[in-house]
Order: sequence, then structure tokens, then C-alpha cells
Amino acid sequence: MPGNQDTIVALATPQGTSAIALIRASGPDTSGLAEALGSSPALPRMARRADYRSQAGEPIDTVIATWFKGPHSYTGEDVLEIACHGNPFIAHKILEDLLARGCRSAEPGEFTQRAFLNGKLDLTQAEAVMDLIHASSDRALAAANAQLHGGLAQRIEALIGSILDLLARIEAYIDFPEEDLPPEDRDKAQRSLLSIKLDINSLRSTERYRTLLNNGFKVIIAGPPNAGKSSLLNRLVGRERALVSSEPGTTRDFIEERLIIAGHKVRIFDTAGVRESKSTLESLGIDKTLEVIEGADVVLLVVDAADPDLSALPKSLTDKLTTDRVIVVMNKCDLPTAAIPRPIPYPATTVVHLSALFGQGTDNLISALSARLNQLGDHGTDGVAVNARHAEALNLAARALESAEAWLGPDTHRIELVASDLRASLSELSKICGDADNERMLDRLFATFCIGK
Ligand SMILES: Nc1nc2c(ncn2[C@@H]2O[C@H](COP(=O)(O)OP(=O)(O)OP(=O)(O)O)[C@@H](O)[C@H]2O)c(=O)[nH]1
Ligand SMILES: [Mg+2]
Repeated sequence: MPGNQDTIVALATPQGTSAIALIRASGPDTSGLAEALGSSPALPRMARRADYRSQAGEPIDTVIATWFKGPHSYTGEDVLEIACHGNPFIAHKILEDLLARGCRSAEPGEFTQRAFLNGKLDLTQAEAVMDLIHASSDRALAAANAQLHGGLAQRIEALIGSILDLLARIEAYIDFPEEDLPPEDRDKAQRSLLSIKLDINSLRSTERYRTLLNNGFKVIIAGPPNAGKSSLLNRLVGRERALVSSEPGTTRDFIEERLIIAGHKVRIFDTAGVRESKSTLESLGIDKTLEVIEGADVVLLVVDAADPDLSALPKSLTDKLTTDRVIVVMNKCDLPTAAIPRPIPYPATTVVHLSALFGQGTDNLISALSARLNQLGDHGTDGVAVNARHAEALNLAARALESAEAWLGPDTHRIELVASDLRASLSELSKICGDADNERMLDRLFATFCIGK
């Protein structure tokens, strides 16, 4: 990316008609631009109404201009924000004029990259800005905010601190090669290494939580035909999304919808009822059901509580289930025959009785589902969720620590190699929060950002 001497400019709001569009510029020329707009010296953080005229004097729009003096700005440099009417034609004309006045179009993520290079954010916080922009559930928002406020950086700093402590203790012996590390010091070092490795592992395991935050939990509605699966989907999404009919075998292809439950993003699937079928089309649907169940986080196993034959769940279906991910839904509890006590057809720990048709009991299902999702999503890490880049660095750090542990053994015992492995793990961990010298990595990372951010 080019040097920071240029003043960069970009539209910060989406292309299209809106109430307001925001154009942002960052760099040394912004004070001059702000002055030209206000025909007086620019005052920092003061929103001013101004008539925007092109360099040739053509009036373009009445705007609100705010100038921020670095380092008290998002990028740490002087920044000018121009709020114009949300007409893409106007925004384009202002951008063109700013380019004619010597600004350069910003590259994706360049504002945030400058913020990072100017020490306003570390790398985990810069990534959190992007997560914040894309968060689509309360949990994803909480995780992005936790990371933006330094949640992950603090955990990494703590790990680095512990490794530095250990390194200091170990290095004291390197200068005295004739002295052996006393067994009690070696034990202590081994205990420290173990505890650091456990912390790294617990942090690494939060990558799965991030996948859930991004992709959502996969909840499958499955069961025999006519049990009321499509009726349940419609009840949960609050509209007639899927066809419902008294004819068994109505749903053929699976139907996917999105929901937020207990702040979690959920992808919910209604599937074809599973039974032995002679129809080729229905069999294809059943195969798809069995396929989609594979990657499910939760299976809502819907059965008709009024059907005397309810114990006959097809084996092809039960083979795909595990008790820990199934919630049995005894449906049609509005029917008088459903009141006759019958055995639950699948040994799940959670069973909910409801009527998809009339809605009674749906709250209980939502509570059971929320509890299950909370349990699956809880890693006890205060919402911290590492991404693939962090996980890779954590893996390499863990590997270096394992090697250090091996060199610390009573037979191997090579203190200088222990120290060198500890330093390798420190170098991996420090990449997580930032490595301003690694330009290629930074360019790759910020290229995934949007323009104007
Ligand atoms: N009384 C009663 N009828 C219900 C209830 N839920 C569904 N039904 C009826 O049961 C029949 C089947 O409902 P669907 O929702 O199409 O069942 P399904 O499991 O999706 O069926 P397939 O797609 O064929 O596998 C319809 O006539 C529904 O009106 C319920 O809670 N109470
Ligand atoms: Mg159906």
C-alpha cells in the first residue's frame, strides 16, 4: 500500500439513494479542504454547514462538514467527513472534485489500516471493526464488541506475560552452563508450560464458536411424514413458509429459513418426512433429509403424539441421531387422543409437548432450544472467539511450547533450546495483535475490508 503522505478519500456509506451520504477523507490535505469549505480556519470536531462548490466554482450541495485533528480521529491523522444529501450523483460529484484537488481513492480497509499503523487499534481490534460491520445476531455483536474493547488482546498479552516470566527464569541458567537446572525449578517450569498450553488450547477452541457466530447454528426439523414438521417451521418463523397438507409426503426438498433464538443466529431446515417410500421423488427427498441431518447442531424430532403408531421411527432416521443433539417434539397435543400417555419414541433428554397448529407449548420449545444453543455456544471465554488467523498463530505457538517441554525433560535437558522455543512461541503470539512490519500479511488482511472503512 502507498505511503501515508497522500490524502485518501472514499464514500463511507453504501451506493444508492438515502437520506445522507458520508464521504470521508484522511491525510494532510484535509485541513486545507475543511478551510476552503468553511472559508475560515478549520475547528476540530465542529460540525459546520457549508456550501460545497467544485474547484471551478459550481455549486454541488449544502453539506455538513466535520474536521478531526489527528491524532484524535479514527485513523489518527487529520480527517474530514462530509455529509451530503444521499444522492449517488451528488456523492460522486464531490468525490470527483476531491480527487481533482489532489486526494487519492482509498483502497479497501485503508482507513483502518492507517488507524492500525498509527497505533489507534491493534490488529485484533481492526478485525473486530469488520466483525462489527457484519454482525447479524446479538451474540456476534457481543463477540465483536468484546474483541474491539481488547478482550482477545488482553488474553494474548497475559499469555505473553507468562511466557516472558518463564523465559526470564530459564535464561538465568543459560549464563551458568556448568550449573544444572535444579529439579524443583524444572518442575515449576513444567507446570507453567502446562498452564500456558491449557490457556492456548482453550482460546483455540473458541474458533468453533466463531464459525457458529458466522454461519449460525444448524437446526433440523425431522421426523416421520405428516407429523407436523412444516407446520412447526411455519409456527417458528411466524408465517406460512412451507406447504402444509394432510397428505403424507408433502415436503420433498428441504426448506431453509433464518431465525434469531436467544441472540444466536439459527439456520432452520424443514425436511421431507422419513419413511419407506416407493416414489422415486419422495425417496430423493428422504435421502436429502438424512444427508442434511449429518451436520446438524440440534435435531427437532417431530412426532405425532396422537398417532398410535408413533413408536415406529424409521431406522434410517434413528441411525443418524445422537441423544445429545435431539429434542423430541410431541406435536398435535391439542388432539384429545394425544392425552393418552404413550412411550416417548426416542431416548432424548429433552421432550416438549406442543401444538404446531394452534401454538400452545411453542414457548417451551423456544426455551429448550435456547438452553441447548447457549450450552453449545458457551466456551466460558467472555464472548471471545478467535478467527482462522488467530488460531493458526496459536497452533504454531502451542507447537513451539511442546518442543520447549521436550527440551526441558530430565534426559534431554537443553536450556538454551527451551529458551529459543519460548521465544518462537512469543513471536507467533505477538503476530496476533500486530506486526506492522509484515506488509504482505497486512495488505492481505485489510484487502478483505470494504472501501471507505
Ligand atoms: N390437530 C393438529 N394438526 C396438526 C398439527 N400440526 C400439524 N397438523 C396437521 O397435520 C397435517 C400434516 O402437517 P404438515 O405440517 O404438512 O406435516 P409434515 O410433517 O410437514 O408432513 P410431510 O411434509 O408430509 O412429511 C396437516 O393436516 C396439519 O394441519 C397440530 O399441532 N395439531
Ligand atoms: Mg412437510
